[in-house]
Amino acid sequence: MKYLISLVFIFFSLAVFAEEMQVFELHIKDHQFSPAELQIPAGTKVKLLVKNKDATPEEFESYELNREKVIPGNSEATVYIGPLDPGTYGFFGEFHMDTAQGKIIAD
Ligand SMILES: [Cu+2]
Repeated sequence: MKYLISLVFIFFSLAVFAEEMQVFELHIKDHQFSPAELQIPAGTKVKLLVKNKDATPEEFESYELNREKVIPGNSEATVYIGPLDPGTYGFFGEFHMDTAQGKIIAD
C-alpha cells in the first residue's frame, strides 16, 4: 500500500512537471524588440510573453515560426512556439518593419 501511494505520488509529480513550460519575455519599446535575439531551448514548446510598452499597436509576425499576433498598445500577448529544430527563426513587427526586427535562436 505504501509502495502504491509512493508510485501514485511520483506519477502525479511527473504530470505536474510536464505541465510546466518555460516562459520567455519579449518587450516592444520605441518600435524595437528587446532582446532582439532571444535564445530558447530546441525541441520543446515554450511560451513567449510579448509585452508591448508602446502606446501604439504592433503585430508580432514570423513566417518561419508561422505566427502572427496583434498586440494592442500597452498590453501583452502570449504566443506559443516550438518544439523547434535547432536554428535561427526571424520575426518582425509588421507595423514597424524598418525598426522592429528580431530573431529567435533555438539550440
Ligand atoms: Cu501580419
